[in-house]
Amino acid sequence: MPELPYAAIDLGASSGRVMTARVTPDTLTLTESHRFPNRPVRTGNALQWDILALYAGVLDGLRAAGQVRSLGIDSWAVDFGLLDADGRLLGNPFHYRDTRTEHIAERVWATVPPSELYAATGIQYAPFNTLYQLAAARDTVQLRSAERLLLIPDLLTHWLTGRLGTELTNASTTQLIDPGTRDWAHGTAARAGIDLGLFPPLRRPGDPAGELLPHVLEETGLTGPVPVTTVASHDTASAVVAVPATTPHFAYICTGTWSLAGLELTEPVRTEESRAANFTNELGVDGTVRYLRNIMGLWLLQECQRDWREPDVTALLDAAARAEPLRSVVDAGHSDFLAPGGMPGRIAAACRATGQPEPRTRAETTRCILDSLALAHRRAVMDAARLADREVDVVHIVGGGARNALLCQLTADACGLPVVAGPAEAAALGNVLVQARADGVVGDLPAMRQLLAATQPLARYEPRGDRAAWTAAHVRVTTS
Ligand code: LRH
Repeated sequence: MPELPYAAIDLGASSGRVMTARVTPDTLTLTESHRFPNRPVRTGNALQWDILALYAGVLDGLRAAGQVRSLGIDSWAVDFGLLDADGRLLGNPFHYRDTRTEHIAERVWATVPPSELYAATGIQYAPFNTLYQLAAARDTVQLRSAERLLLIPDLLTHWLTGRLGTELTNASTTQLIDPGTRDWAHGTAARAGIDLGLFPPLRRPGDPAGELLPHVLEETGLTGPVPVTTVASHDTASAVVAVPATTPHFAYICTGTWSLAGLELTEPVRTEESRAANFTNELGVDGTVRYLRNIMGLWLLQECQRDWREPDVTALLDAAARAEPLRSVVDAGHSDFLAPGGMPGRIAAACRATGQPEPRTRAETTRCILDSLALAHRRAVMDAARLADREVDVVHIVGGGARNALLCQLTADACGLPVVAGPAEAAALGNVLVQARADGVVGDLPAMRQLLAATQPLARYEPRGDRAAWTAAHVRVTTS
């Protein structure tokens, strides 16, 4: 039985974490070794990630974690760094909320219509998909000088190990992978003018990704060899691994900056109806498909807090719990809310535009956000079940939002289904479990989930109240 812990490097949109976990076939404990801020930087009109600060945070975290059996990296999807022929990074990676991809889709669609793109890749339209980011960069000096493209976790893995690869679950978010073959969509990429030669070869969760380089060992005080394991490097894919489901008919919602709500399938759903409903078929571990919809998530509240300079979320949630339910709701899936800035005003404007009263206080705005998220969760769960022809009898909420009791209860109420909330650190847990499995310590996906259900604190919320009120609220948002 391994004595050393596994380390998960888990990078989110507002912070990075290095967590260590001890795993045996029937125990699983997770400890935070280091947490560091992720501060995107705006220069001129470009919004970019401070990737070197993130890498420095990773090194600090590895030093704090101490000797580990192996490590794995996951982060948000779609973004990437470009390397020149000497292997040097060509500028800071752009943030997926940067606006340079606005109106780029039409250019791509002129050669590959959206229905064909969906049929080939199963990925919903989002302006930030890597495909559109590359289309936006088409005539830039940077892209012309690029020899390699590395998605964020692959870039950090490269700096730690010197090795190159493109991890599959994250690659599926580029909109350049065929979810049927689980390989590149060569024909579609060529038609869209994307050079797939930029991407290093695919690697899959569980594959070895190299060992820490000598200078990394020196900087972190670790003793080699320290293996790096390919995990489900898309944070949402890692979080779905850690859904502690023990029954077959579950839906999941990975909550945090985003809410990613949907089902785990074995085959993609690529119908026109599914495309119209904005469902995506991202790839998961072990041949699974993450059939889900992106909902703006707690980003709406985080942005209001930034605007109000109000860091204390507990007080806001307490006040929101006492505010009038369903007074006004907005479409929390709408791309109008994607960019940062002025969020309370944008929410008020959306209420006005749909003939509903504007929130008057911070408590009312917070309540409007949580009611709207619960409503969007309900819509996604119901639509996914219908489009994939599946039953749902329980909703699992994992990720940071699992700590938000009001959001969990409202989601149970809106869906009319029990909600099981937790674990909050799902991405890190999914990350270490894939490493432990590669090491032969835990079994397949159902075995991992059994282990989570048996070891992680979970909360259960039963649906309450009147579903008709939620249906009426749903109509207010969708018929405006
Ligand atoms: C969540 C997430 C999500 C993507 C978005 C860009 O962190 O990875 O799954 O759609 O970031």
